[in-house]
Amino acid sequence: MSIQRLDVIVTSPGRNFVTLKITTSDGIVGWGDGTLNGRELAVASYLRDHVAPTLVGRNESAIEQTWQYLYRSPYWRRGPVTMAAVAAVDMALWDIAAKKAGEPLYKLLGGASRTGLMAYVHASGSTIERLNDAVAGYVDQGFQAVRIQSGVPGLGQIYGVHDAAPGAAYEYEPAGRPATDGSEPAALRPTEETWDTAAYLRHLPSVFAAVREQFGGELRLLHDGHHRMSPIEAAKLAKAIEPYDPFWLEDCTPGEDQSALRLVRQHSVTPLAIGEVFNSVHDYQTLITERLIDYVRSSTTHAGGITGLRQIMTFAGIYGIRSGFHGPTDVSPVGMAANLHLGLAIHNFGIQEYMPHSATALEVFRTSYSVDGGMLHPGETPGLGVELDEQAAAAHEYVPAYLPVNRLRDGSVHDW
Ligand code: KDG
Ligand code: MG
Repeated sequence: MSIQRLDVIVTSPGRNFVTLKITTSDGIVGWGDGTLNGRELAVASYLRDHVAPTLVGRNESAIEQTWQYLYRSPYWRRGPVTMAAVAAVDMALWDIAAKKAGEPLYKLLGGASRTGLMAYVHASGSTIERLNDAVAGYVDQGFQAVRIQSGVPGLGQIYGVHDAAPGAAYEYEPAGRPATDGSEPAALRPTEETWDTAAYLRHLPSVFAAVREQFGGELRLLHDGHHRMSPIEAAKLAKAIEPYDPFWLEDCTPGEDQSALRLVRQHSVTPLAIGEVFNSVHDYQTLITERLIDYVRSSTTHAGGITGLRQIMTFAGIYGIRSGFHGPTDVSPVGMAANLHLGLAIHNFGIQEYMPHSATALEVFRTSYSVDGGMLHPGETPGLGVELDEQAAAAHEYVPAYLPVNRLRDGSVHDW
């Protein structure tokens, strides 16, 4: 038996997704996620033009060998486009292997190490009051861990902050469909937001204080700095929120500067999480060996699939570092399922981000994972447990959408 066909499906049920379908000569179908927010068509072309032609006729069960072949043979290693494409192939092959075995994928990865995966959800509000209302909604649903993001006085819309209607799901999609700039032919521009780190640093400790005051000490509170601080600013924030016992501070500095976290560590015991923009184990080398982080933020989709992320977690496990896999809506339900199977199997699971997909997206992707009392489970369906409905997918054409650009008040472009 061998790989017979590879099809790349780009669909946009409310947001864009890149899905790879691999069909074997005996008719088994495997699905993989290659979604790269704002750069979807680059991955689609990489898969269609450069990967698919080289895989037809190969043994579909040689998963590790195929991973190494795709990683090493092009000469150009790593990078988000390459590793999202590798991820899509890797997930589809694991899906096929588990379907052939008639088992949910986690059983091929060593079996369950736990009964379920603690999830954290996104609460946000333009004001502290609205944020607290959002947190209360999640606590009522049984969630034990909540990411808190709030507006900053003096700033307008900022990334990751959205006022949901009371009781409504957090349906915030950070990649906006860009406006045209009025030129002819029209050029598409990402939206722009204004940022001020000093204002943010002054405000955030009061946000933690208010949420702790309302919900007590047990609820796990997380916060995402979205790469916006310099090392000394990040150290200042990590130290300032320490009294409120944060579960983690995420992306406090730009991830590619690994040694920046040495300075943060010198000043604070706030746990640190980083890695959603990383795509290989090498991006973590200093962070892991020097124990500069507590949680690995990669997802299967952006870190070379189950095989790539498993490598990272094995390395991290030696240093007692746990998982906090990236699970935003731009990881498709296929990638989410891959995260869940891996998280259930590994010893050093920590927490799983959970940002539910919209009802429209879930009409295209039929899932069998579940969330109950704040705990996620991948389900017992053979394979990954997610199937794409190709007819439903075809009804949603690709629409360009980009993450916003962040600028300081003087107009200079800032990390966001
Ligand atoms: O594509 C970018 C988003 O996935 C990212 O900004 C979401 O920071 C994020 C998070 O922690 O989920
Ligand atoms: Mg993040």
